[in-house]
Amino acid sequence: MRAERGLVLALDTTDLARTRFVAGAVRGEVDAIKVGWPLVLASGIDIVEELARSSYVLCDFKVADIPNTNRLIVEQAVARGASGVIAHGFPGEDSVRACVEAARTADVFVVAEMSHPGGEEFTSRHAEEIARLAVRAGAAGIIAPATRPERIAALRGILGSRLILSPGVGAQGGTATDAIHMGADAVIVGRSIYEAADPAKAAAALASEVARARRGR
Ligand code: NUP
Repeated sequence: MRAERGLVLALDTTDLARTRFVAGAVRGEVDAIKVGWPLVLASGIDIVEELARSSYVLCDFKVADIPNTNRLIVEQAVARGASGVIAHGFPGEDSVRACVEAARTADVFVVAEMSHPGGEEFTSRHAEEIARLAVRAGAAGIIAPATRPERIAALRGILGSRLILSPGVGAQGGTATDAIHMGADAVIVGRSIYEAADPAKAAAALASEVARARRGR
């Protein structure tokens, strides 16, 4: 994934017409469209193929199984058009390696630390270890929380030039400016864009904020 704009749309919409409208409206403002279980369960896996015709699709399936099952899941996601897949790191290095191998030229991002309050119960304590695991396994990058931007800074040193994608902007209370200042390559934003009266305008405003934050870094 190339984090040119520094913005990934989390398209957690369950209405197909709204999904198509939002995807079309914001396409030019985002580097990728993240597709997760809400959308796939509502619209079917064909939505990945449809969006992949014109966008980088990042499948947020939080793959977290034994290596063989991880491999099967990632192969299917990539076959449907995913350019990237999000996996969990806690199942261990062999499970993450299986994702990376199955993805071939597609990217694997590993959840290092989750953005919600419960993310502090377990993931915060192990985020550095998981980030190191992600690097060893050849992942493209990690997911780290915009809600705790100081944690992005702590993980940045481990990642080197690999990518940090940060969810938690807007609805969860974090800001794009803080996340980018602390070392995120891109922010992942869902509700603040897809629930906005004008999603294209909301995405453009976030992309401008990222650009400003990069200049001030
Ligand atoms: O730690 C994480 N936090 C998080 O919010 C890991 C994630 N993958 N996400 C996802 O990012 C979450 O599932 C949702 O799709 C998106 C954030 O959406 P929103 O809070 O901006 O609506």
